[in-house]
This record gives sequence, C-alpha cells and structure tokens, in this order.
Amino acid sequence: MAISDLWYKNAIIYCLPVAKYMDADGDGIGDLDGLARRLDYLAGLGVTCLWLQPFYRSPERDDGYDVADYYAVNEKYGTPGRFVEFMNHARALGLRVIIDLVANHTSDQHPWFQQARRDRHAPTRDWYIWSDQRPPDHEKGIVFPGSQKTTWTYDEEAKQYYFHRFYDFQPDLNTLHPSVRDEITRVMGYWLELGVSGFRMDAVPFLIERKGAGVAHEQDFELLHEMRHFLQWRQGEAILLAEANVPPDESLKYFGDRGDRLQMMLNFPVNQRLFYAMATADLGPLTWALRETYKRPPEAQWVHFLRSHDELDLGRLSPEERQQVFDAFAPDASMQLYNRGIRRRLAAMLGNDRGRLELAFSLLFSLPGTPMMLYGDEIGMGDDLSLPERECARTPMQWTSEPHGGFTRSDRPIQRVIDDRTYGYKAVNVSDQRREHNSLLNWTERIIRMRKECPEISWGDFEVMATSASEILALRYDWRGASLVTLHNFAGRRAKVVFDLKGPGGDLLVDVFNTNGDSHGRGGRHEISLDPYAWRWFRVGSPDNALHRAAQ
Ligand code: TEU
Repeated sequence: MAISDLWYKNAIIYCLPVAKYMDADGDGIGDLDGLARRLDYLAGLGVTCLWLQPFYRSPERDDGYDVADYYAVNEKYGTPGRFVEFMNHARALGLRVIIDLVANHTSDQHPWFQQARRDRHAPTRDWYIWSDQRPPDHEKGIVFPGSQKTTWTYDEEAKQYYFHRFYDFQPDLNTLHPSVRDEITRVMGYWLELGVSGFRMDAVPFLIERKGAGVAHEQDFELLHEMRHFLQWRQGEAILLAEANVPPDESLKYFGDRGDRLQMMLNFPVNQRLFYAMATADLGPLTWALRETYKRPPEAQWVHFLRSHDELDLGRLSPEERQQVFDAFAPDASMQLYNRGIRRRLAAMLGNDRGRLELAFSLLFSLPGTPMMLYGDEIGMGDDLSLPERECARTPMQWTSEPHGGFTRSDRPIQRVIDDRTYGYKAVNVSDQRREHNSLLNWTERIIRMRKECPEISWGDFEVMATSASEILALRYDWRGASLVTLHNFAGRRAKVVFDLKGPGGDLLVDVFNTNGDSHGRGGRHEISLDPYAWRWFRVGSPDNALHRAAQ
C-alpha cells in the first residue's frame, strides 16, 4: 500500500463543533458558512481531516448527541445545500471530513421514538428497549454519575420503562433489530454520497451490546464487520473511527483479527496513562499501555489525543494513580467530573506553561498512530468552569481580540467567549498568534509540518527503548529503511539519558528541529541531557529520510 492509499494513517485530525467555531450570518451561532471561511486556516495549520461533531437536527440537550433526524442539517447551522458547498470547498483544499455517527441512541424527540411510545404495535416499537417492570439493576452502568440517576425511565405515553445508557432523553436503539441495522447503513450511505470520508462512531461498546431487562452481557462484533463491509462497498477510501474506551486486550475485537472491522480507534488506554505520566514522571503505566496496544492488524491504526470534547476519563487508572492526576491537574472538585475525570482544557491543566504544553503536543504528534487535536488547543484556549459538566471546555473559538473574540458580530453569542485575563480572547486568539513568530500556534504549525514528513511514526514499527533514565520516554520507529528516535523528559528537572542505538547510521542522531541538537555516539552509544520537560526528535544517520527509504 502507498501512503496515499491508507490516508488515515498519516492524517492530522482536528475535531470541532460547528456551533462554536465561526458565525457567518450574525445570529450568534456558529454555522457551516463560518466554518467554510476558516478552511484555509485549518489547511494552513496542516490539518488534513476534520471531524465534525453532530450538526444534525436535534433538541441539543447533549450538544447534538441527541439526534432527532439523521438526514437533516440543524437549521441553525445551515442547509443541506450549504453542507454540500462546504464539502466542495474542503475537497478543493484537500481536506477530508469525517462526521459523528450516533447510532446507539436517538433523541426522545426522534419520530421513531415518538411513534414507538404512542403505539405498542407501531413498526418502530421494537427499535427501542422496553420493560413492564423497572429492572433491579437500573442504577448500574450509568455513564454520567451525578447527572444521571438511572438507565431505565418510565414513559407515561408508552406505559412502560425504556432503557437509556446515557441521559433519559436518549433512548437506546435496539441495534440487534434488522430494521435498525438497515437504517444505520442508510444514514451512512446518505452522508457518503455527500462526500464524507467516514465516521467517528459514538459509544461503540454500547452500540454492539445486546440490550434489555435481565439479558446477560453479550456483544455483537459482527455488526462492526457489516458496517465496514457496507462502507467499503459504497466508498473504498472511507474509514470508521471508534470511540470505545476499552482495555487494550479487547481492542483486537474492534479492529477484527484480520482488520476487517474498524480501521481506527481512539487510544483511551494510552490517553489516561499519558496524563498520569505527565503528572508524576512515572512512565510505568504509559509504557505498559504503549506495549499493550502495539499488536494490531496492519491496516488498523490508533488515534492519539490529549483532550477531546468530553471529560478526560481517568476511570481505568488505580484510585491512587487517579488521585495523583487530580492533585496535579485538577485539585479543585469543580474541575473534576463523574467521579472519574477532568473537565478542563489542556492549557489550564498544565498551568499555561509553554514548556509543558510543547511536551504534551510533541508527544501527541509523535506517539505511534494518528494525532487528533481539539479545536482551540492550538492556541492554548482555557475553560469556563462556571459552565456545567463538559460545557466548560466547549466555548467559542477565539479568533481575534475584537468583541466576542471575532467569533460572531452578534451581541448574543451561543455561549460567552472566555474573557478572563489569562485565557480570555484578548490574551489568547488566532490573529495575534499569527503575528507573533514564536506563538504556540506557529510552533504547532511547524511541528505538524515535520510530523507529516515523518511517516516512520504513523506507518513504522516502534519500540519503547530501554534507557538509563526512568523519567525519559525514548521511542524508536523503523519504516522502510528509515529510522527515527524521540525523547521526552517528563520531569521538571534536567535529566541525562544513555542508550545504545543498533543498526546502520546509529552513530549519528540528527535533531530535526534544532541545528545544535545533533548527537554523535561512538558505536551507537548516545548520552543526551534534556532540560526540564524537554523533548527531541532525531533522524537516525541523516538529516533526511527520503534518500534512505527503501523502495516499495
Ligand atoms: O460519549 C460516549 C461515551 O461513552 C462517553 O461519555 C464516555 O463514557 C466518556 O467519554 C468516558 O470515556 C459520546 C459523546 O462523546 C458524548 O459527548 C455524548 O454525551 C455521549 O456519547 C452520548 O451520546
């Protein structure tokens, strides 16, 4: 396969909510036309794939993850015609677009549910999960503790309880029902026809679950194969990216042993241990997660991320480990969420410390896989903890120092633009950072540019190297005859690392970002000192990989 065949392996993904990105029509709400005006910015940053969060018709009680019509563009954001124009513009710039597929549940306002609740004999009644009695375990498996009390709620109209894994206004679909499966593929087919390159699949472990009162735990992984098969038949280049927060040993079931299910998964095992490592400089759990997620079918790919639009879920750390991350990055209870996570933005967690932010981003762009960024992190946006739950990290994008951060010309933005002294739009915005050579934004643009030229990272084999320093993560990547080494010092003090590099060219390490950073090591033995939180990327044996790449 050529790099361009499996485009997703060397992609730079950027996730954004249309409503918060850019308002073109002046009603205070971001829209597709506004986003279209920002596509040159995104292409210039080096992004190659946008992930659009739900923009469908919805009562928006869960930021659009409560879909009322899978085929309709939310009127506030635009029309189907505007969507096609936006897609056309994106395509012209070489940007791919993937969209959220929220198939585990609908909004309770979806006509399927409205019809189902009114009539026991309605064709859609069995598309949802009902019970005459409230199951005794109705308080188990709640996803949003504190905001959600049960997973079974009584519906007056239906005269039965219905099952909802998430909020009570999100009734679960019975995804084992053949008609529901048909509907899901129909929705996929519709958006593929409009040019999307695939889907971020919401809540996959729940999607494939057998649901119902008293049923034993069982998952139907065949559904993932069916969806992949359909997808590839309709559009060969399209991909499925799973949101599945599962332990590493379960991930192969989502990829499929032979890579015949989902191409990509968000790497939750690495994500939470990465934050633990940044909090403590103890690299044990992170190294474990990297090694545990090493094995995967050749076409499968992990997606790494720092923050997403949801809370930073630390649910799979031990209670002691989790507490250490809380102590370091979210000491106040108001910064924590659902007893398991952190709801802050990255810059705020890292105390707006440029050195630590660069360390985090350098890791994002060099962990073996495909990086995914959250909108606004490229300029170091902060959060507004006065907003409820996850809303605090979903504030409007800060474009300029003009009123409302240049997000809208309306006086009533959909949400207040952050305006505090450190993270407010006057201090943190795109246009100022464009003018400042060493801004976080310009730095990010440069590191993305380098990342794209290092397919060793995304395509190669990798190894967590054994070194003399426990606080430094040393990774080696080998691909088609070219090799790369990265070092990251997680500690707030200077540290020295010694390691042996085997293979051709091992005597010379060329620092790809810094003319004074090369290391010469006789017999492949290198001794390198790193400042607090410093990081380095080295090509092995040569400043360039093109000459040394084996032909394919
Ligand atoms: O999240 C699904 C989901 O399972 C997450 O809430 C997960 O439990 C959490 O991140 C911890 O890993 C998706 C969306 O990302 C979220 O915004 C929605 O609220 C949710 O689905 C319901 O649709």
